[in-house]
Amino acid sequence: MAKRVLSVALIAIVLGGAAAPTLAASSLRAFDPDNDGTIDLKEAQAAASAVFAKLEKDSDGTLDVRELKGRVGQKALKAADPDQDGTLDEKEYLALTAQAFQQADPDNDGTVDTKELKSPAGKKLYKLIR
Ligand SMILES: [Ca+2]
Ligand SMILES: [Ca+2]
Ligand SMILES: [Ca+2]
Repeated sequence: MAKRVLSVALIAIVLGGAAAPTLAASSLRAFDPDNDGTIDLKEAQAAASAVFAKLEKDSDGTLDVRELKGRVGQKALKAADPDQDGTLDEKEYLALTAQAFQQADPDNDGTVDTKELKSPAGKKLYKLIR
């Protein structure tokens, strides 16, 4: 009897392990309040806004290279900085996120799913919103 209980417990552990979300699926869930398994642009920008606020340590309204902590490369920063002050304000950061989102959505269905989030473009987007 005890043995039977043990094997049932083992099966539960195995099944539980198999059902455990993969890293990408669980990280996607953090940006997916409506839980449909994908990120839409609104969700990505809400997450990007939160990241912006979190990174904006000196409260000057912009993110400089130091505050960006490698989330945005030198070249990408330049491209995302139309006023060329060397920093990103929130509008610029959200525009960059929208652009990254579009690149991460090659099938153009307006959402980024787990598979798309794992692509190189998806990883870039992930850096901006995580
Ligand atoms: Ca700042
Ligand atoms: Ca700027
Ligand atoms: Ca898509």
